[in-house]
Amino acid sequence: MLLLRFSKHWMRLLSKLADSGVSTIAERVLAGEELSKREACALMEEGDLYLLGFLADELRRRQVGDLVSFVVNRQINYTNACVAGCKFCAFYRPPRSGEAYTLSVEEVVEKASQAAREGATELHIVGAHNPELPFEYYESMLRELRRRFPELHLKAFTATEIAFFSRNFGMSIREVLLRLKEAGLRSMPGGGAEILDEELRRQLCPGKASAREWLRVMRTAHELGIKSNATMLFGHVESLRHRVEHMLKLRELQKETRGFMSFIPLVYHPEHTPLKRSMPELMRTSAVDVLRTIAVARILLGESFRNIRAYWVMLGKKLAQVALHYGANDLDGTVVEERVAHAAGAETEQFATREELVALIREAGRVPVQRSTDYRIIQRWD
Ligand code: V47
Repeated sequence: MLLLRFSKHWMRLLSKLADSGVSTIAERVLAGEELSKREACALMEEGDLYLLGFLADELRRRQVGDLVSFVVNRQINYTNACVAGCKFCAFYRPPRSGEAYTLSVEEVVEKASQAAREGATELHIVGAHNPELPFEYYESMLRELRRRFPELHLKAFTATEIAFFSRNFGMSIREVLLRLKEAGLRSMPGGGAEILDEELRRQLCPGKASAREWLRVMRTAHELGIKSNATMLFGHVESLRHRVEHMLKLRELQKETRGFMSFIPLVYHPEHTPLKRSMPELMRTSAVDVLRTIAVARILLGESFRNIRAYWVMLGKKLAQVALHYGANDLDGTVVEERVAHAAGAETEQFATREELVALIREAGRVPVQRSTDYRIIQRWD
């Protein structure tokens, strides 16, 4: 009986392969070969959900096995005052707006101290392009956090914030990074990547770093021993080809530097964003699109990135759990306070407990592990 069901499963898969016109590509994926842009686009555009899931899950099993990780962390958004004016963002406020805020270094320290008491190992600190803050603010924030909580890993500032500091303070990117590293910066989050396409960025976020600049900041950070993540904001006005090209640019840089720790697809939340105001028909993308995109990410990037994240804050805990069967091997973290997606209509909670993440992973049939920011195992639940 079991055998019958199993062979039906294979028959279904084989007929899908034969019908789909992407069977040779699928064979190349299973042989561990690297796909070209043309092949990757065909898979993204034509590969059906079931096939992509099968391929991604098989690669996930070979590349990272059954461990699924999470980090005990806290996000801190030190300011929302921003001059970049990105059309997809509902978090920022113009610096002079009554709703703009900036945390003092003491307020940041207070949030960190709460995180430390709750067993966090990482602080994820990002803000906005705030022209009213001096460079010393960032240095003293990092110094003070390092002095008070030497055991907390400081993962801070997106590549676009670094490019903004470089422009605003007339320093080279290298100099900015060196000074922040000296003050306590250990790694960088992957935000601000959006879609690494110059034309699309001119439409969506002309006020901030170009695709080339984003990649240049990351290359420089990696050269200086500052590891980072990489994100992709998808499900807005980009095409499937844009997503593939974005991933391939990351794959190229990773070959050069080996400095990326993980890839995090971020699903676009439209509510309260300028983009939604100009395109009211824009809706949050579907679960199927999310799963197909995560699966393609595993197929294109898994060999070099290893860690593909299902960021539960943006996906929702249930879809993130399903994504563990579509190539993802990490759920991000406990988070505690998330503002970017929630400003844009995310209905998820702002935090998850360690127990909840362990249960989600176990229920998906995987082995939960608590990890450090740089993916060392801290605890496992076999
Ligand atoms: O940089 C902005 C994106 C990012 C929206 O590296 C939006 O460990 C959805 O980068 N809908 C912030 N997304 C989040 C981020 C991140 C999160 C978790 C872990 C890590 C990491 C990084 O969110 C922004 C931008 O790309 N974003 N607006 C929106 N409306």
